[in-house]
This record gives sequence, C-alpha cells and structure tokens, in this order.
Amino acid sequence: MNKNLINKVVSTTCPFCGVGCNLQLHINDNFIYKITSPFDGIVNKGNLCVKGRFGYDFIYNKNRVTTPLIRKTPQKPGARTQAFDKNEWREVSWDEALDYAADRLTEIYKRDGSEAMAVYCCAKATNEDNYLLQKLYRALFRTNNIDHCTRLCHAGSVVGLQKALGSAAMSNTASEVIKSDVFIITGSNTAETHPIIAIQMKAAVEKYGAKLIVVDPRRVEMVNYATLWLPEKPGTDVAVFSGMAHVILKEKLYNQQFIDDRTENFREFAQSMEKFTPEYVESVSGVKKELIIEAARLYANAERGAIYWALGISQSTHGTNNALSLINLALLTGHIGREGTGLNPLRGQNNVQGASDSGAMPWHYPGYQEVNQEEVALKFEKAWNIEPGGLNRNLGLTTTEILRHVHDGGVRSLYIMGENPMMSEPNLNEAHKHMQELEFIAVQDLFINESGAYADVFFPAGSFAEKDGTFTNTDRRVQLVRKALEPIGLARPDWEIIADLAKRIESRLGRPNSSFWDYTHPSQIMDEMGSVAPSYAGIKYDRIQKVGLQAPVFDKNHSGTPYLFKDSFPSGRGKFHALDYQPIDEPADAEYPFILNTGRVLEHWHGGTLTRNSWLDDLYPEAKVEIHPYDAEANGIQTNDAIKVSTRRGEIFLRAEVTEKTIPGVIFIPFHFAEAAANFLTNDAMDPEAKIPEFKACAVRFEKVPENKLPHPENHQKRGRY
Ligand SMILES: Nc1nc2c(c(=O)[nH]1)N[C@H]1C(S)=C(S)[C@@H](COP(=O)(O)OP(=O)(O)OC[C@H]3O[C@@H](n4cnc5c(=O)[nH]c(N)nc54)[C@H](O)[C@@H]3O)O[C@H]1N2
Ligand SMILES: Nc1nc2c(c(=O)[nH]1)N[C@H]1C(S)=C(S)[C@@H](COP(=O)(O)OP(=O)(O)OC[C@H]3O[C@@H](n4cnc5c(=O)[nH]c(N)nc54)[C@H](O)[C@@H]3O)O[C@H]1N2
Ligand code: SF4
Ligand SMILES: [Mo]
Repeated sequence: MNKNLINKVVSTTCPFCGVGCNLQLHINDNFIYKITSPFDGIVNKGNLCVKGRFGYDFIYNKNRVTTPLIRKTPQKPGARTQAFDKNEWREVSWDEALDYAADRLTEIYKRDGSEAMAVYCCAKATNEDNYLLQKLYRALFRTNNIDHCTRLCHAGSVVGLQKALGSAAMSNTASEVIKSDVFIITGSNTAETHPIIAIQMKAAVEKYGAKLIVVDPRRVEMVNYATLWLPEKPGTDVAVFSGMAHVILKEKLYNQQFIDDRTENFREFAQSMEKFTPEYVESVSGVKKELIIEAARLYANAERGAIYWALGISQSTHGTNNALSLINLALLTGHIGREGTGLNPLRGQNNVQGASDSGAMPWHYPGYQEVNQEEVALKFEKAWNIEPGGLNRNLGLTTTEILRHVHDGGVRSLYIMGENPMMSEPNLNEAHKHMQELEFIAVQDLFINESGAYADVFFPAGSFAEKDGTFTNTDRRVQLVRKALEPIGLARPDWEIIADLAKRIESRLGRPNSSFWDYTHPSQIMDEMGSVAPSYAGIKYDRIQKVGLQAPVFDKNHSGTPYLFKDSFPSGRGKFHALDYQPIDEPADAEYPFILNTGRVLEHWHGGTLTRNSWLDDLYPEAKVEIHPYDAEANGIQTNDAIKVSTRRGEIFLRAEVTEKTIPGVIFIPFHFAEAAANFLTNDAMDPEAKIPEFKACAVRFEKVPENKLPHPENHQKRGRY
C-alpha cells in the first residue's frame, strides 16, 4: 500500500470475537484500505485471524441498509410475514421512523403495561449502547424483560460460577496459559472460535512445555497439540469430570490445605463422587477408563493447572451442572486464584462480557446487582430520577422465554438491537410462529436479517468503525472502540438512536427528560455507568487510550484485575456441589439413531449476517454436514453427496463432508447458513436454572437424496438479503 494514499490510521478493537484483538484501520476518503495490528498490541501481539484482518468489508456491502425504513403493508399479529425485498419497505426520515416506533411502543405499554414490553440487547454493540437500551426499558417501560445472546451461550457457565464462587467471569488472563504446566480444554473449538488465544495455547505446549488435555466429542485442531484426548459422547461431561474427581479423591491427590482454608460442602460433594468409578464413567461416556485416570493424575499433580471451556459445557439441559463439575475439580486441587491456574469460560462475542456487565440481563442491573433486592432498586431509582417503588422488582423473562410468552396478556412488542433470533434460537419452526404473533417489532441493525425481515420499523445502525465506545473482551479488558469513518448514508451510532427514541417516549409518557438522555459523547454514558456499577467505577476514557483496563476497576486509581480470587471468592468460600449424571433430553433411538452436534467454523459468524455479506463467504460458501467415515460407509455416503438431515422438529438439505473430525454416531453441522439452518433441527429443551437450550445434542437421522434437493446457489444469496 502506498503510504501517501492513507491519510488516517485509527486504533480500535475487533468487532468479531471475545479475544478483543487490537486493530489499526488504514483510511483514506472514508474508506478502509486495509487492517493491520500493532506488533506490541496487548492482546494479540500483531496477530489477527482471517475475520479481523479481512472480514470488515461488510461495512460497504450493497445489502447494507443505511436508511430508516417502515413496512409498507401494516403487519398484524398472526399474519406477520418476512420482507427481504426493498419494494416491501418505505424509506423514511429518522423523525418519521422514531416517532412511529415511539407511538406504537408507548401505545402498547399504556394499554398492556410492562409485561407487554421486551428487548433483545446486543453483544456486538458497545457497553454504552447496551447500558442505554436497558436503561430505556427499565426506566421508561418498567420491565426487566431484557436479555441478549448470552442466554444462548454461556448461561450454564455463568449460573454455575455464580452458585459456587459468586462471580461469573473468566478468572485469569488468557495469555497466562503459558504459565500453566497442565491445562484442560473442553467443549471449545479454540483454534476456530478464539484463534488468537489458540496461538498462545499452542505456544504454551510447544515452547513452554505445558501438557494439554482435550475433552471433546470432536477431533478439534487443538487435539494435535494434546497429550490426552478424551472423545466423550455428547452430554456426558458431568460423568467424565466427576470420574476425574473420583480418582483424585481415591488416590488422595487433592489439596487438603486449599479445601480447609477456602471451600465448603466438601463432605457432601465427596460422597456424591463415590459412584463415578472409572468403569461406570467409561460405560456412560465411551471414554476409556485408563484415559480418565491418566487425565485426573496429570491435572491434579500439576503445579499450575487451568481449565478453559466454552459451549460444549454450557449449551446443555444440565449446563449448570457441567460447569459445576469443572469448578469442583479446581476447588479440589486448588488450581484457582494464582497465575496460570483458573476457571476460564471463553466468552464468545466481542462484547458479551460487557453487555452482561452493562445490565442487558433480566435478573440484574449493571454490575450484576439483583433486580429483586430492594436496596438495589432504590439506588437505581435515585440514579435515574424515578419515583420510589417505580422500578420493577420482578425477575424478567430470558431470551429463551420472551418468544414463548408472546400471547394476549403476555409479550406484545419486541425491540431487537443487533441479534438474529430467527437464526440463533433453537427449534426455529416454533420460534417463527411466535415471532409472527407479535403486535409490533422494531429492529436496529446493519442489515435486514432473518429477524429484521419481520419488523415494522428498521433503524440503520452504524458499524463498529462508525462510532465511539468500549468493548469488554473475554478476559474482562475494557478497550476503546474508535470512530474511524463517518457513518455511511443515514446510519447512526446505536447510543444516539436509543437516546433520541427515549426522549420521544418520555414526552409521550408525560415525563420529558426526567431520567436524562442528553449525552453528547459515549464517555458520558460510561461515567454514568461507572457511578452505578462499582466494577466499572474506575473506567474512564482517558485511562484506556492505549491498553484498556481489566474489570473490576473499583476507582480512578485502581489498576484493574488481571486474575481473580487471589485471597477469597466473592461468595466467601468456594462451594463444592454434589452432582449426579443425567442423560441428554433426547437420546438417539431406532427412529433417529444419531446425535446432532452444532457449532462454528473459522470463517463465519453465527447467522451469517456479517460474514455472508463479506468476501469471507467466498472462502466458505456452502453448508456441510460432517459424518464419520464409519457411519458414511455404513450409509453409502461420500463427500459432496446431497444429504437430507431430519429431527422431530424439522429438516434441512446440505452436502456431506466425510471426516474423522467427528466421532462415530455423531454428526456436526455449523449453524451459519440460512438456506440450511441447523436450528430448524435443534431441541429447545432447557437447563432448568440457566434457561439455556440443548444446542449441542439431539436425536437425528440422515439420508442421501438427489442433487436437485439442495438449495439452489442463488438462494444462498437471496436469504437474508435486502
Ligand atoms: N469463527 C467464529 N468464531 C466465533 C464465533 C463464530 O460464530 N464464528 N462465535 C463466538 C461465540 S458467540 C462463541 S459463544 C464462541 C463459541 O466457541 P466454541 O464453544 O468453541 O464454539 P462451537 O463451535 O460451538 O464449539 C463447541 C465445542 O463443543 C464441543 N461439544 C459438543 N458437545 C459437547 C459435549 O457434550 N461436551 C463437551 N465437552 N464438548 C462438546 C463441540 O464438538 C465443539 O468442539 O465462539 C466465538 N467465536
Ligand atoms: N445451533 C446453535 N445455535 C446457536 C449456537 C450454537 O452453538 N448452535 N450458539 C449460540 C450463541 S453462543 C450465540 S452468542 C448466538 C448468537 O446469536 P445472535 O446474537 O442472534 O447472532 P449474530 O448473527 O451474531 O447477530 C448479531 C447481529 O448484530 C448485527 N450487528 C453487528 N454489529 C452491530 C452494531 O454495532 N449495532 C447493531 N445494532 N447491530 C450490529 C449483525 O448485523 C447481526 O445481525 O447464537 C446461538 N445459537
Ligand atoms: S481472534 Fe477474534 S478478536 Fe482476534 S482478529 Fe480474530 S475474530 Fe477478531
Ligand atoms: Mo456466544
């Protein structure tokens, strides 16, 4: 690149995954020519994956919507249809779009009250955007029906960690993995989903001599670096990790001092582990008993053992117990509270940690302060200038409950900022029915995705490059997002849209600007958030210009928290939990003899709204189902054959990829492709506590079909396009 062409280089943070890599956008004439990363960047040391380096061209994609829109045909509950076609929308001014939304939302609220209101916040948007949207719904519509994709993601991990330790974030900094001598990766395809953390993990093994144990039903790339791979049957984690605990107890490899000094409930837990003999665990999980014994010894005898995990643990009808089985192991061995140890749920979206911290949650205000605690509610009433008793004290509905409550007397309106439930929720045939029953839908996004196509009004949001703000990455580092481009077309930053809408709603409710919406810059919103959420009290924009700060940051002089739990847990003592093994909700049977596993590939992002509107789609243009050679041969299937995959809930058509990446009896489908959307197949049964669905395992069957059954390539382009 000729340097003279570039007149601006802007430092910012990657908008894709929770690693939070540092980016430099090279700009001329409001156009990004390339993205690089500074070699001394705190998070990624100059490394970027293919999405961060090249995936930004969605900003300029011709399908992007940069004008406010209203549906031409008014939509009625029960008869709502999807509109991807430009002709079905009317381009309008911001005033018209915002007034229309304010009128409709206020009318429904005045008629049906706070129960009728619900909002999906956005783990891709900034902390400031999310803080404002939850404030709008809590302060003006008096509802806690506020959630976001964290519910579909790490809810099991969060509830488990909260129960046992009183804190839900990653305990250590990801780059500390090079200080571990043994680490476990389970339920995480790290090399594809957190690629830059995976680079550090590979270095830990190859350069620093750490030993890696992978526990996963897929032969993920990190298995190539592992000393042990435990290829378990999906949904058997409680058995596998309790089997390890059984061995550690029996061979007295535990850390007695840590147990005495820092934990509780040891006896009850130890009793519950008695049944998990290696023989029993092998019979349930398919993992050879020798492997379980070896893994237990390796982890327990480590000086510094760490555990990294993701959705294979969390997305289960017993996701909370899965997480607890990992927490039990760390408490048993004392592998927590020191550098290079810890309990590390790898958070997924660029700002899912931050959206949760900002209060985009049905049970918590910003900073995890509980909505049903009187003194907390009083504090927020004071901060937001609301009459005493005005804020709602009831727990709100979760993402997985909001659509199920769409009926008369229940939820009537939905505001979606940057999510795509019609691709990301389980059992999509059901979800579509609920979506059609809504009375009013407002969507704020960059594109009309499968969910936006149902909306009555569409607000075009500015991308990460068109606004200021902060993202909080997976290891709790709050980093700046800097405006590098003038917004394209009429697009506006999310925080501006929300503040403008809030003012219009307040005046319709007869309380003009009572709770304050006159922000001129996101730094003011962060200052307000810091004044109500103690863990962000010390986050000030002038302190995070270069490297960010790791929350909690309790005051202006606090230097942040690289690792948690050094001397104590927020709950005091770490609590062991007695556990029992339960099978998955829908095991394989004669009719549906295989198990369906779903997840991600390196090149794509969730429902594909960003990456399928990017040249990344050329790298990976088509959905594939992974089938083990053993099962493929038994069913006469070869790579590239057209396949029909069906469950009790739906069917899709896609190509086969015969590969040893999956194990016999289990097939794998990425959920990025609208024309073969995996979530038509998945089970919406939930974990009773965390309310997270079982995305990773349900009964399935497949068969070879004629080539013409596959979705036509033109359809790849048509789905989800405006
Ligand atoms: N390229 C890319 N990267 C992403 C994303 C993306 O869409 N694309 N999304 C981001 C988000 S939001 C998230 S939450 C993360 C998710 O990151 P991951 O959780 O790493 O992503 P998945 O592909 O869902 O992989 C889950 C792993 O769990 C395994 N698994 C399935 N069933 C079980 C089980 O019963 N037990 C165990 N132990 N493992 C099991 C699967 O085989 C798979 O290896 O990725 C983030 N990064
Ligand atoms: N089968 C199956 N289903 C799953 C999972 C699985 O493993 N298997 N994983 C689940 C998980 S972990 C997650 S996190 C969810 C993800 O589910 P979602 O969050 O619903 O999915 P995304 O496709 O990431 O949607 C993000 C939307 O935000 C928009 N966007 C991007 N930046 C901005 C911005 O700055 N402002 C605004 N307003 N919009 C923006 C994008 O265009 C896109 O439409 O999917 C879940 N669903
Ligand atoms: S690893 Fe994650 S944060 Fe880093 S460049 Fe890739 S997508 Fe972006
Ligand atoms: Mo996620």
